[in-house]
Amino acid sequence: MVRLNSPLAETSSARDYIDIMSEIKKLEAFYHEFEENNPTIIVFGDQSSGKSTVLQRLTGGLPLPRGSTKSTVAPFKIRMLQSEEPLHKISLRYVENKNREPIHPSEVDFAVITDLDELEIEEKLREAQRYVQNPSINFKNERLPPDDELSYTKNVVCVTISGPEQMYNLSLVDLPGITRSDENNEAFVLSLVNEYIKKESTILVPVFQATSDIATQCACRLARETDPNGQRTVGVLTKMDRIVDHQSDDEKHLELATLVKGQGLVNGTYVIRNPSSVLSEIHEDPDELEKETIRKLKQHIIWEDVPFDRFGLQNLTMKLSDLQRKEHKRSLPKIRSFLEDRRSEFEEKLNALPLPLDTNSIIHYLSNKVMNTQYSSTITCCNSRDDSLHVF
Ligand SMILES: Nc1nc2c(ncn2[C@@H]2O[C@H](COP(=O)(O)OP(=O)(O)O)[C@@H](O)[C@H]2O)c(=O)[nH]1
Ligand SMILES: [Mg+2]
Repeated sequence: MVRLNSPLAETSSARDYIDIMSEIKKLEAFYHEFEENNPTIIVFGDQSSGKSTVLQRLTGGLPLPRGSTKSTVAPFKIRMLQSEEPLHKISLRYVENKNREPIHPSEVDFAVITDLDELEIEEKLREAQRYVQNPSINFKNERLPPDDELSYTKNVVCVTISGPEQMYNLSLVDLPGITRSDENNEAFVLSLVNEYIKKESTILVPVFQATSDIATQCACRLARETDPNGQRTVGVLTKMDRIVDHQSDDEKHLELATLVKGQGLVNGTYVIRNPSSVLSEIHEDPDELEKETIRKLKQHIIWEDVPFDRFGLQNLTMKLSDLQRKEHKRSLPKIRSFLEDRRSEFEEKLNALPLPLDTNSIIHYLSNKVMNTQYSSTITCCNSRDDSLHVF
């Protein structure tokens, strides 16, 4: 490859310019870092506990891969951003190769989904997931193999939803579920979850399903180990519709009600009832289904004293938004000290730069010039008159 380097970039005056430009670039990098540290909501828990369905509702309907078997095998990062022009797109972020060796991260645009319908978007998201499972296949000109290179992957399917209707920047991550069917996969998913939740600016959302024993679901343990005082954790309890009719199982109800009230997690756990895969529920309004389950649950004596704001997606949304605000506030002192450091550095650099031309002094200079010219021409003129006087 021919290396092209302009000699113009190697002069000493170019050096000064390059230095200034690199300072300006650092500010952009800072903005990027600030964006990256935006509190991200991370959803994790057992396989099929309802994580993707909860996220689908939290995004206002993004049809993430969901189902009764393993549907999410890669992280899905959803960024919702305000912008003038609406643009919904999927990009693929590669961080590992087919041998699971880390590679220099790269992100490529995969598809614009602005004008697609729900089914088409779901299809595209599933396809995107398969491409990140097959990192050696170029989606532009190669077909997917029948057997995937990676059964689970750290490569990310990124979904950007931007447009004027987005009220504020939001970042959410859906992670593969923890499964105990295969030791290698279990260890891989556990380390993937840990990698995401250990970042201090994240908000942890462990999802528990009411249909299996809470003690055996490792979401709670993971959250406790990473965020021991629970300040940035809020739990979600799904599938209560499957339990609500078993009114006589007091032990189970007591265990779940205690979890919801806040045992172990200071921010408590929220009861979320999502549509199941049963055909009759697919076209139902999820909020109506949820209301019905909550109404039935509140009739059970054990649930009577559970605060009303621990039920439903709307209350969960308010809690998450409250945690995001707190997290933002917590990061402000860090941003302040960063900016103060940058300010003193910039002041030093500014002092070394030449002052800008003062327009007042230019006007002063020009008017002097004009005055002098007029004065001298007047003198010349006068002198010539004098001469003429002398003549006449
Ligand atoms: N009955 C019922 N089914 C649910 C609930 N939440 C999720 N599901 C179903 O459980 C299955 C697995 O959900 P999914 O979101 O893919 O789980 P994930 O593996 O944790 O992402 C899907 O068929 C969902 O429709 C719920 O609250 N009640
Ligand atoms: Mg899922």
